Amino acid sequence: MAAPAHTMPAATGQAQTYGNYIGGEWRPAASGETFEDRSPANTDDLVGRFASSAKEDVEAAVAAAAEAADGWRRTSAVARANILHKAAEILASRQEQVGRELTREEGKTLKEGIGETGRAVQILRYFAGEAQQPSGEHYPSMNPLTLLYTVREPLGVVGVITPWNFPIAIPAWKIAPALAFGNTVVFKPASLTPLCAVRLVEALAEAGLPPGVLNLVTGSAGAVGDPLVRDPRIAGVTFTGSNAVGADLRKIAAETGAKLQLELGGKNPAIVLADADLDHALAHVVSGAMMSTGQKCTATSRAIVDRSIAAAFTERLVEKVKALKVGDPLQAETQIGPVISEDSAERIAGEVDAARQSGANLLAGGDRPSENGHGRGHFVAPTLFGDVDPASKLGQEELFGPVLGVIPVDGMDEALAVANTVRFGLSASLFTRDLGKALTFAREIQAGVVHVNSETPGAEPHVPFGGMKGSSSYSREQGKAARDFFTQTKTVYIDPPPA
Ligand code: UN1
Repeated sequence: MAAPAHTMPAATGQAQTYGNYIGGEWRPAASGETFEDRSPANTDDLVGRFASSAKEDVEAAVAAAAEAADGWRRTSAVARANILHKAAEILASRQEQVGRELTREEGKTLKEGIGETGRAVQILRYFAGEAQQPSGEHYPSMNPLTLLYTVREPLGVVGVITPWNFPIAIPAWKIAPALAFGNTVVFKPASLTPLCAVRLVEALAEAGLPPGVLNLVTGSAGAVGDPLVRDPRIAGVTFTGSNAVGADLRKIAAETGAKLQLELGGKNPAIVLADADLDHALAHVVSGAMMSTGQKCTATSRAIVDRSIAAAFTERLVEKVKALKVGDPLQAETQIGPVISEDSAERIAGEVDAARQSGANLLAGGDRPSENGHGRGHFVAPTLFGDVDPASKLGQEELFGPVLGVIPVDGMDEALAVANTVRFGLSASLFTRDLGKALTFAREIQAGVVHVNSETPGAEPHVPFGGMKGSSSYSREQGKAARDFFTQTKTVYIDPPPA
């Protein structure tokens, strides 16, 4: 309950050092080592130092979570809900501050950082309510005297591994249902965005979570994530991130037997038909592709446009993309911040160059501006390609950056065929006024989240979220679907003793 005992700065102006949260206490890594968290907009800005943890820290956290599991499982759902409600209020009272910190450490604009923090609040509130929903079903039995029912029980200790691109919303949407349904948690956030993780854990701890119910261990994927998912006491693992890591997790979970939930990549199409409201489609395609600097697994990366309007639509796209204001995400006028890291920026620039070399038609961007004047940010210009070959790497693979390709097609059938050629199936949009085409799209598109006349990103907390094909492990997050992952079913037959 106490305010976190983070190490205070030695002198004002210096960055603070943050520990792990294990068994209800903030403490440094066993090794005493730390790593730095720097702003992607300006690497001179040191956001904080965080525990550089290893296997022994993970073991301590899993032990604390295992010890707390029975107590938390037996805590009433109403009491669990009350804690989630209180955490929501605490986080809501800090929305501005945490949103600003989110922007500093992740690089999305201030509006997005504050907005995402509000989204985490909403998620905490939603799952506080979910905790009190019916948790089973009553069935008739072959024996009329038998009381036959099911009840949902927690998995036990759950490992939560989260990405940097939604550094507070995604942790909230995994941790809130895990806790609501009675699991205890070991949380390993992306090492690029540990401060948001600390802020979420602080809110939950201050709201009165008993020691050990939620544990935070910061550090690298190899040193923290790996021993966490291999620990035999972990009953479930929920992960959002790359397909490569997802593939490794499938192998590990096959050995440990842990229940696994994966949310992976996307190559999301926005189909624009000739009858669409083109101003509206344009705004949504640009925003879907470029907001958060294109770093959403739901971002639009393919604009599949009817050939009859493709030239005019592309011309307007070029104008819009070129007009986007790139710069310091803390400045109100900025629309596009940096990408998360220098590695990311170099990788995206490399892919853009390779696409260009192989003959792709670059229409906007494609360079690495130093937008905040001193070249100490990881900036990539919003980039647009025209006439993209749907079978090319640019047409098939996720770039995770501000890069959009236009693919002209002849009508709805070809649009759908092209949209479905990729190995991913997360989200998809169609822009049209034709109800019949909208219905066909909703039926035929291979995507877990389908939008008609709105952009591909976005996920409301009370409905299932997740992808088809290579985009997930078929499980869904959020809404009622979260209960499916974070619980297991017990079927109970109760017969009266013989009279
Ligand atoms: C959204 O579109 O607002 O990592 C959410 C991601 C997704 C979440 C997207 N799992 O980008």
